[in-house]
Amino acid sequence: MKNIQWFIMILSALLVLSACGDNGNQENSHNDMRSTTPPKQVILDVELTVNPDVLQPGDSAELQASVKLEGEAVEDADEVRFEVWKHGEEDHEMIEGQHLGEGVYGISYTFEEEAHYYAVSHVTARDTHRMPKKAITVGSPAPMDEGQEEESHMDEDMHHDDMMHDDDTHHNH
Ligand SMILES: [Cu+2]
Repeated sequence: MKNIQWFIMILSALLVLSACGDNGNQENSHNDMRSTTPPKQVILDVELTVNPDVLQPGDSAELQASVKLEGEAVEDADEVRFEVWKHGEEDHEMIEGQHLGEGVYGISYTFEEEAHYYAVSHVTARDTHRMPKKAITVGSPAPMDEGQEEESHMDEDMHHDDMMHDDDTHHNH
């Protein structure tokens, strides 16, 4: 049974990789490829927290992603990276998270400026990708206009075939 699970994981990983270069109609090809593999009940929960959540310029905060699968801590995530950027800035930092124990992965980040920042935790685990996002306000910057929220830049360098936004519930189609 273990072997079969590994085989499916590796097979799925290969399918995902092979889809990376394909930027068009990923939804269709995604479904076609998945239809040959048995349905999986993978519901990965990723909760992104920023502590403290009230910050002044120069303060550092702990950015942590708590990764759970059906209530159980996932301690073997393949990759947890934190993308942090300042509102309006093209430059996005990408920092590898450390496993702090019990399925919690984190970094310390120093917010230098009074500004609106964003953080996205990109979590790849158990053949699923989740990327919850948080807006972080440092100091009292001028308020943002409605609809000015910015998206992760990750799609430009890396096509997330299995991208799960925070508002998606789970992986299966
Ligand atoms: Cu991602």
